[in-house]
Amino acid sequence: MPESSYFKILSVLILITLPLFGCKKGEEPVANVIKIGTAGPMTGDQSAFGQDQQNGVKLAVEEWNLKGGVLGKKIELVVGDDQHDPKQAVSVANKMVNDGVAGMVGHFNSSCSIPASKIYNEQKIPMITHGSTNPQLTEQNFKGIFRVCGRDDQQGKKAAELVINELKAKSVAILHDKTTYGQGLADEFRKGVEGQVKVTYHGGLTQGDKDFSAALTNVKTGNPDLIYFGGIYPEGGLLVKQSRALGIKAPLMSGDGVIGEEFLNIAGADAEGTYATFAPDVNKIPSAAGFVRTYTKKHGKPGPYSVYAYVAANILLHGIKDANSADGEKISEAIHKIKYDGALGSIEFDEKGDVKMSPYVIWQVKGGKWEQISK
Ligand code: ABU
Repeated sequence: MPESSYFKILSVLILITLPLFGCKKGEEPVANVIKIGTAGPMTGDQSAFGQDQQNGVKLAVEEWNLKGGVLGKKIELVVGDDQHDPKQAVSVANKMVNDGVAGMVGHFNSSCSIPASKIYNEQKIPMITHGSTNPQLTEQNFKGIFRVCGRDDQQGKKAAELVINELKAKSVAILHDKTTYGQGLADEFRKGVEGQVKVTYHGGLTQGDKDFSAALTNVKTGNPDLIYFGGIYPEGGLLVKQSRALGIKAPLMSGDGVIGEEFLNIAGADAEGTYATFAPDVNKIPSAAGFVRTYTKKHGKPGPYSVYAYVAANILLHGIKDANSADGEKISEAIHKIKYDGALGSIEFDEKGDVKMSPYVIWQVKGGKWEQISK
C-alpha cells in the first residue's frame, strides 16, 4: 500500500474512534469509564479468600453502577490474580497501572500487598486492602495506602491475652508458615506471651507442604498446653489434623488466616476447639444485614473477608466521589478525611492509613462451626 494511503486510512480510523474516548479532534482523550482494580489469590489454594474478595468488590461496583456510577461515569472493575505470590503481585500491580485504574482494593496477602504498594505509591494510585494485616504495610507511611482490617500487632496481643488470662496456659509451641503474615503474627504472639508462658518450640514450615510431622514431632516433645500457628487455612487445617494423629491433645490457636469454611473442611472433626482471632461476626452486626442479604442471594454465604472487600470498595468509590476527580493524590486526600458509615459501622483512618478502632475478638470452633466467643 502506498504510504500516503496508509496515513489517510489511519486518520479516518482516529476520527472514527475519537468519540469513543469522549473527546473531539485536538482534545486529550477522556475515558468514559472509571476503572478500579482488585487483586488477590483468585486461583490456587487460597482462592476461597480471593473469590470472597472479588464477590464483595463486584457487589459494591454493581450497586454504584445501578445508581449511575461515579463522577457520572460507569465503573469498570479490573480483576488481578496474584496467587499469593509476591512476584506475581508485582506484575499484577504493573498491569493495573497500565490499565489506568483510579484505585485498588487488595491485595489480600501481606507478602503481596507490601511489594505491590510500592508500585501503587510511586504511581500515586490509592490502595485499600481489606485483609493484609502485617504492620509493615502502613508503617511505610505511604500517603495513599489504607487498610480496613486490623493489624497483627493487635491480633497477636489479643491472642496472647486469651492464652495467659483465660486459658491460663503455662507453655506454648509456636509454628508459622515463614510468610510476612504468618511469621510476623507468630512473632507478635510471642512478644505477648514472653516471660509469662514457656515457649517449648518456635519454628517454621513451608507453605504448600502437606506433611508437617517433623515440626509436630518437635512440638510433641515439649508437651505444650497450646499450639499457636501463624498462617493460612490450607496448612492450618492439616496441622490440627496431623497433630491429633500424633496424639497431641493441645488446642490450636491461630489468626484471621484460618477463619472460614475451608479450615473446617480440611481439618474435619479435629477442628473442634480451635481458637482464632478475627473481627466480629458479620451476621450479628445490624448495619451489615443488608449486605449479608444481598450477597447471600448472589453468591451464597459471605466468607470472612467478603464484607471487608465490599466496604473497602465503597470507601474507594466514596473517595473518588468526594475528590470529584480520578486523580490518585486527590482521592487519597479524600479517603484520609472520610468518615464512612457502612456495613461495618463507622470507619475512619489515622495518619498511617490504619483504621482507628482495632476490631479483634476471639472465635472458636464449636459443634463443627466457627463461633464468636468474646466481645
Ligand atoms: N490477614 C490474613 C492473611 C492475609 C495477610 O495479611 O497476609
